[in-house]
Amino acid sequence: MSRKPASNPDAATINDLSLVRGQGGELHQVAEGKTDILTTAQGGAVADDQNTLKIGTQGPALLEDFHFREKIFHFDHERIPERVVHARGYGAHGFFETYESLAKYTRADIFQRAGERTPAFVRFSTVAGSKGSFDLARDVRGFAVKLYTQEGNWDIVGNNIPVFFIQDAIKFPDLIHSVKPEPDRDFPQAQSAHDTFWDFISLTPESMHMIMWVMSDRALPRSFRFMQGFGVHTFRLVNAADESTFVKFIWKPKLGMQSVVWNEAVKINGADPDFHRRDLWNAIESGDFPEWELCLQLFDQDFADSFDFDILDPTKIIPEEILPPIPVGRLVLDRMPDNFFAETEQVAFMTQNVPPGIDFSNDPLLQGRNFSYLDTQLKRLGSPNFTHLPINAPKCPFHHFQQDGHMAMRNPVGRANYQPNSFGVGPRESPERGFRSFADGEEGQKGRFRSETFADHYSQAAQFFNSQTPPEQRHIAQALTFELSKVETPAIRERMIAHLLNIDEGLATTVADKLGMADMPKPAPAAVTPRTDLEPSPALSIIENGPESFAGRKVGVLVSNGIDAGLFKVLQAAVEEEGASLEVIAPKVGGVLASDGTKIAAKHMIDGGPSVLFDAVALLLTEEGAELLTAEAAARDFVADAFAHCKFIGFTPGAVPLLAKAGVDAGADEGMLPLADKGSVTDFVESCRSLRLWAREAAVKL
Ligand code: HDE
Repeated sequence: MSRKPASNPDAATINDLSLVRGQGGELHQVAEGKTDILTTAQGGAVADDQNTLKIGTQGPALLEDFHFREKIFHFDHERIPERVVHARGYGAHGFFETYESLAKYTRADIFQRAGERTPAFVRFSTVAGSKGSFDLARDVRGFAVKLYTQEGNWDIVGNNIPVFFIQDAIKFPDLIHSVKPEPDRDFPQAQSAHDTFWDFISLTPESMHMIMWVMSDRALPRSFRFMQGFGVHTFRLVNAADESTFVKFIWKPKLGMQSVVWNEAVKINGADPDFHRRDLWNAIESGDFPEWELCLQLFDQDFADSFDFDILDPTKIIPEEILPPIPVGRLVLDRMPDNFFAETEQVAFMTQNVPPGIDFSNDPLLQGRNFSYLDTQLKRLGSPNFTHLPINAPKCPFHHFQQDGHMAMRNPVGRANYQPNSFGVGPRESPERGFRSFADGEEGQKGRFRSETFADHYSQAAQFFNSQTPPEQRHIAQALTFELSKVETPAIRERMIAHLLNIDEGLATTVADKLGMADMPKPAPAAVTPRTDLEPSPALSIIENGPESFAGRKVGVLVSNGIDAGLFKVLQAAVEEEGASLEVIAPKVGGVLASDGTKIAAKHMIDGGPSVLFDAVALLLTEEGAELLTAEAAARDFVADAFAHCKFIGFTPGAVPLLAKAGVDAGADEGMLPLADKGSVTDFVESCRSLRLWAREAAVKL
């Protein structure tokens, strides 16, 4: 290798980076000053990382090249098996802060002292897609929280939907096989819209409540930051006197809930497959830390017995109006992992990780999960020592006699690696501080049972549907129509309509009609007659519970040369004042020159920043700029999509030609807001607090 600096025009840049050219023209970057020297994994310094060891300049490579072999060997083994479900996920660190002592209910250390902070790691995920799939699939989202408590790790491995598809863990492999790509053709990826999924669902009536949720806007969250999380199962809190209280865990986002519409989701997946992870990254990196409140629904056996469904059935909820959740603490995410693989990929959540004071119920899904999550770690992480990884290790003192195995990084010290021992070495049991299972009395026959109390499959599905606002009900009908339109086997579609007839006749007939189904099937035979007297639960609607704030949301501002610099600044200030952010889209990514000659930098060029990436849009255009943009399909789509997705649109008078070309009437509705001065900018930002103008939706046929 020649260390002679090359004599070519880019030599200056090259020298700045300590780059020198080799004989074949390749660049070598050499360590200088304080820079670390590149080494092999064994610590040997590397002289040349650009060329394998050869005989002669054009000769064969040598087996002796230990540096090359070590580097390629390691690369060849970089992948570990992705999670069999929830493969695509994104995590962040933070903390949980306890509001008040819950000693009355639980002896869990995390709930003893007001104001106590416990380190936390959270991983959000989709379920069906593989690791490289897009973020905005119609899917349940995982919401897994690891709390590193003073008495061991506590994992609440939950979802953003409070119920599940199945009632018994033995059906999980079947459910997942059905939703994953079909085995003969290996498609579709990250989609439930195909025959095998709906085949299984239509033969599994217990899934109907969950299906209503998955077809609703809950399955298309705008951001991880705007989702609720649920422990799903009933758990127990157990206090120092060994008394048990049933509990359901709910995480509520401080920024309120928000979802996107299906047409938008499809386009987001193309424009930015990393939409959700980018959103979380940007929020945390900019110091806008997302926050959730942990809320508990607490109840006793008598209360549980007051329902005709079973609180052990994970396809049921207890409506918040009947049992209001109590806020007991807050979760703040304030730090991204240093390394995605080391932390987010290797984190091992396990439902069986509970500290003393938290206990399981007999929910058959939870009981099965308690086996699966330990088992899966060995497959994925490859060693029983996965708890030695920093992300999985407890942050409290821990002592045991487990030893050896692949990659053992800590072994017990001293002569005795067992107990009892008389050498006085190692830890001992603590009946007082240790985990004591709640002493529930169990008796009965051995058998593969499904309790009769699990047999009502439709009543709460109907209650969920009846609790939605008209736009949300429309979205459910559209989702069912879309999904079933992708099902090629007519009998499966019919079976689904037969189930829908037990949930809501209007919904069933709308979907059947949109599918072009000639004859309505009979309602599916129900094991238990569905109840029609359940009160709607407004807490189940996203729209009913909007945040009435634009905080944490994002405006996309389309600009052209010559626009009013003052107006841009006023808009920017108003958006920031609201706690929201703003990104500029311009014909060229180099930005534009405003009327006063100042430069407005752009984040996206028009093709790279479609309006689906934003919660609201502003068109700051001169007439000339707008005329130029009318020729661009991407600019017309920017406007047409923002309108069709019911977003608030602010626009300068100059923007009208572009609106017209996109088929949008500047005076169409109150979501179209002219921008001229500070007052009108304030009106625009205040309107954005409603997030979407759903009243427009009926007029826009997507
Ligand atoms: Fe999971 N689930 N699951 N699941 N699950 C896994 O564990 C399983 C279920 C959930 O970000 C796996 O480490 C069974 C319900 C989340 O790493 C695996 C059953 C709920 C995550 C597994 C269920 C969940 C998982 C795959 C039926 C909501 C991702 C890799 C009884 C309450 C955690 C892994 C993360 C992951 C098994 C049903 C949530 C195979 C057997 C219900 C959030 O162990």
